[in-house]
Amino acid sequence: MQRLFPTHFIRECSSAPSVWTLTVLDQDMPPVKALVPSAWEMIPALHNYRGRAAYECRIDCGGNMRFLFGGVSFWAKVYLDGALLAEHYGAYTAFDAIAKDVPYGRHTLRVEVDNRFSEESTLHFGNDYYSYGGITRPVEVEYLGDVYVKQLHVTPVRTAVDCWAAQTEAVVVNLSDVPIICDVRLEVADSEVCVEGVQIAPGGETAVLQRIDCPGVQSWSINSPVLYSVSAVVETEGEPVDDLRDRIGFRTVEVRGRDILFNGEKLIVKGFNRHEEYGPFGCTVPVESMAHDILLMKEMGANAVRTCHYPNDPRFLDLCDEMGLLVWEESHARGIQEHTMRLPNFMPQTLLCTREMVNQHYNHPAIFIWGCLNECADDTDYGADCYRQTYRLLDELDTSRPMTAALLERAGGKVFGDSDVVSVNIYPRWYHNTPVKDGMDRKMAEIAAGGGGDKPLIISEIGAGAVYGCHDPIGEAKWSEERQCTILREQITTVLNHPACSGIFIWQFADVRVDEGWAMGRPRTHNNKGVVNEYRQPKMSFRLVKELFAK
Ligand code: ADA
Repeated sequence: MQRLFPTHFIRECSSAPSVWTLTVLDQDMPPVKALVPSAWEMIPALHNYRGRAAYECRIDCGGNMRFLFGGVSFWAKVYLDGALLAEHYGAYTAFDAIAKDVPYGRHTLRVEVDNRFSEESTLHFGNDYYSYGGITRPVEVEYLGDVYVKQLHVTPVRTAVDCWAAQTEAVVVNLSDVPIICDVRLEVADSEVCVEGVQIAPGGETAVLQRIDCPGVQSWSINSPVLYSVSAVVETEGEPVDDLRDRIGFRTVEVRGRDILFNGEKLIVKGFNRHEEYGPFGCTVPVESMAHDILLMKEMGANAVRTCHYPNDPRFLDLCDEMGLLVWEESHARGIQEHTMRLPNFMPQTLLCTREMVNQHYNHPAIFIWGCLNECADDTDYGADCYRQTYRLLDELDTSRPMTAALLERAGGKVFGDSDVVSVNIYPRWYHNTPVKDGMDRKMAEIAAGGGGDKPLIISEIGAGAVYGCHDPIGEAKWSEERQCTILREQITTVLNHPACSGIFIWQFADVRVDEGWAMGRPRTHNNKGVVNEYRQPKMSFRLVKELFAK
């Protein structure tokens, strides 16, 4: 299942088989059985494999088929019985492959996956985290009729104190060769509206928009994360033929002056950066571990998580919705220099990932802000233009949430004035021995000079490294748990006491594997700035953060 609740009562669907045959194409080895979803790096012979591979499974099916891939890392080509159905780039968003009028019987589904780095891949390259290979998120097999609901977006609207409505938009697709007229029944939190006589051209799609009053609903908050069901059901000749279901929460997020207001109240973020990764399983994190991560972050008093540096598995977002943890979700990018931003694929790949992220995760109440382009070339005219294009797209796709980007600690930023919230990553006392207060003041002067002085400010990364189990209580050498605590204490205290600051995301929740190219500055080929290691064993800093976040 791609979600933690049923998304269809009417549409027939099932999970794809759990075990597929994996044939590695750029290394000499016989085909093996591989779990889907999983990263191929968990197969010992493929722990460092960067190349192409083909996954195959047999599926009994027929009619109009839709294969929904939660995530394939990171180039994918999907074939049914040898015919190409779809191609996709980017590990962290879902895509589908549709085959019409498939004869009933046994068919071969083949997915060719490629995780090689090249100039065509501008977002995945050797980085300070690992780009895995394989079908890494769940695959669903759906049986469609002629019409289906492709997308359902529901925006909560506060109409008065404690009064809510919902703006709904359902996109309905006609797969047939003839025009179709159907009814679309929209339901939000037990209030229902039926839009009759919706016309859809052959092979086309129609968006159905409707505002629905939602009397008596409670608002969603961190301490009371109340969720409501929403659905769009398509009916032809009075019979329901397809549906799409989701959940929402009623809450508002606004930027007013230098504050972020959540449900009208000033928000101070106490959060963690979290890569979606768990020890030997790489980027395919078991759902139990997702829930455990949330429990650990909440145990330390966190109210938010940042999905650095890409969109996350929607099941993690479902858990944040359920358990009351705010999410900064960001589209894929980390540390991209201007020469890469100038490659022909950069903007299309960035905008595609951003569009897919917002469209696919729009309804999650826990997401309070969208992010993009972590630490790219915001100090050059060309780079600044890329930021502005991405901000424009975010604005166009969602007016109900603010947007931001975590910018590098350096002078000369050109886009401080262009986002709703200004965010900066700073590492005083770790990469340079500046007192944290001085580092922050210097940064704030630069932000003000760059036109962002009147906006809310988030310290989107700050932290220090420690190798789990490395102790030096006397000398506090770098990489010892003691030194990490000393630095984090000054960093967290200074940021949270700074009157102009709307909060902090500690870098980072858990240690993560990095690309070999980073190994010399990263003991164990891991980024060791976690407060827990990659197996979630707590370092000394776990208790420290809990103490400081409680204040
Ligand atoms: C950056 C970056 C992170 C990580 C961090 C670090 O700010 O955004 O991905 O690389 O620095 O550990 O240095």
